[in-house]
Amino acid sequence: PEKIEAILTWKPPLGIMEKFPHLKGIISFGAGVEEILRDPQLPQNVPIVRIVEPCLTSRMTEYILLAVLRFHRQAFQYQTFQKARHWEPLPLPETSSCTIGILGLGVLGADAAMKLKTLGFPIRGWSRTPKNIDGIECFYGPDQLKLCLSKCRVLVCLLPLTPETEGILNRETFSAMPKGGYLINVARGQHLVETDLLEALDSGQLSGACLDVFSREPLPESHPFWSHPQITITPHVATQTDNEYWTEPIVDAIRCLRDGLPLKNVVNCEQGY
Ligand code: NDP
Ligand code: OXD
Repeated sequence: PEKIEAILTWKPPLGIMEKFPHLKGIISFGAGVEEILRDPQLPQNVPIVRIVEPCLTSRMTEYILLAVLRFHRQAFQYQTFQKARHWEPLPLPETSSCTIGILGLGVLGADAAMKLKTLGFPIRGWSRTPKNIDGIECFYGPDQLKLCLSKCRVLVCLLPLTPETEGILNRETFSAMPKGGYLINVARGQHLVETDLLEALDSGQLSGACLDVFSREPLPESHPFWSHPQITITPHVATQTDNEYWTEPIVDAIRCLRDGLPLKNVVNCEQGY
């Protein structure tokens, strides 16, 4: 342990970091770092670097586009029609009438926002600090959340998991959206209050949800989400990087640590992301 200077990890066991007295840096395999930050014995002043990588970003945007377009182009209704051998053309909805709200305008949220915008969807984004992004209606802070939600037919969660964002996808949030909206959670399972989602689907406040992340992963076999007709489930695969892309930012971070150069994508431990 005395020889270790850099650690590459995603979900380290609690307390392990303090066993390395000469640690210079922690490199997270993932974009989300809540599993590293939860350790109360995490050494102070050891920087944490997280993965930011173009392939990770574009694959996330791909997933979100797929989920948005499936909702927008009535894929679920046509699936039901097909099962019933029922031929019924529905009116084609206008993209301009489907405002998409993105919670989190960071690396991933901003990319998804820009690409959805080019398809013609009106975009609203919400972040912690104020932003000015061309063509995107930007909102920030808890006081502007409901205003942001008030027109969102689709809500995408791309927030980091922090004490402020845990449970943010709840009854109040869903109620602030127009009735019949659609939820896409690609951030963390703990953002979602599961019983509130089931209630919102039952009442029609939400018409469906696409979930990639869950409080317990793998999602237990007995979980009601599996068989819910309005829920689409994927096993935490919204995005992933391949080794060929992934090694570059990792090697770069190790080099910078070794040579005492400024690190990129350092986590702000106080903010929690
Ligand atoms: P970033 O750190 O780049 O962006 C986070 C965004 O969230 C920022 O815009 C930030 O605001 C905003 N934010 C943070 N806290 C709050 C708050 N309290 N209120 C409002 N806005 C807030 O993160 P990434 O875009 O790289 O990643 C986002 C998350 O996506 C990760 O933390 C991870 O959990 C998840 N993820 C999921 C994957 C999957 O496969 N399902 C894969 C990769 C990531 P500001 O800009 O003002 O700082
Ligand atoms: C990540 C993830 O945070 O894959 O990178 O969830």
